[in-house]
Amino acid sequence: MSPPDEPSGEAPGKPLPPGQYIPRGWPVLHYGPVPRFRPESWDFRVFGATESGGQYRWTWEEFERLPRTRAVGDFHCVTKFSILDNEWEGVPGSTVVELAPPHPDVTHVMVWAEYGYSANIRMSDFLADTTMFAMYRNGERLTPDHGFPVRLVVPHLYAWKSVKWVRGVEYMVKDRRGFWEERGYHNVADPWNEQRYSYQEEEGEAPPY
Ligand SMILES: Nc1nc2c(c(=O)[nH]1)N[C@H]1C(S)=C(S)[C@@H](COP(=O)(O)O)O[C@H]1N2
Ligand SMILES: [Mo]
Repeated sequence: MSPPDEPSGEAPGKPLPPGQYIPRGWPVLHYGPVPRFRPESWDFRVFGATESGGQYRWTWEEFERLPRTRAVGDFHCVTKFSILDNEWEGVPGSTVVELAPPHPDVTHVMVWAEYGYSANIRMSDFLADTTMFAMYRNGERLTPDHGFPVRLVVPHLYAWKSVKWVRGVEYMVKDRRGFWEERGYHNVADPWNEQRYSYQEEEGEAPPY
């Protein structure tokens, strides 16, 4: 997570979370290489504590036919750049939950990407109105750099939770830390409360290391 582009000098049209600024352009930020998309072997799996005890698997062809929605959301990276008012289009978290019902004891989900990147969020974050598995931004297909074919967006949390190149969702009956949450970043990651680092976590906000 190294700092991205320089500030644009642009004044935002609305309040930004503390410490954030508007960069020039849309920075690309991730750990490791950009995966190649192979439509014939790509799949999206839902596993862990499902209601039925079984797993769900959608091929690319099937995933592309799932119901989509559009929502406008901001994007706040913990390295302090913010991209405002993105119009995302994709499959809502709530649709995944309808099609692949979780066990009633599920409290959190782990979203898994290519190469083992992951991020944990609360079920309430997963079901939020603007949380979705996005395939388009501002009417255009995502580019490989930005997560093509499918990325999660969770606009109300720091963007390391917005997992690019998603391949699956794990339902969890107990919280567990994802990739950055294990490496010193805050388990919840609310930008309005500047929940950047794990040392800021309060009782009940995180599982033990
Ligand atoms: N698979 C994967 N998703 C990821 C990351 C990553 O390293 N791997 N980095 C996260 C971080 S820290 C940020 S800020 C955003 C950046 O998204 P962007 O490159 O589209 O701006 O992706 C998030 N999703
Ligand atoms: Mo980030």
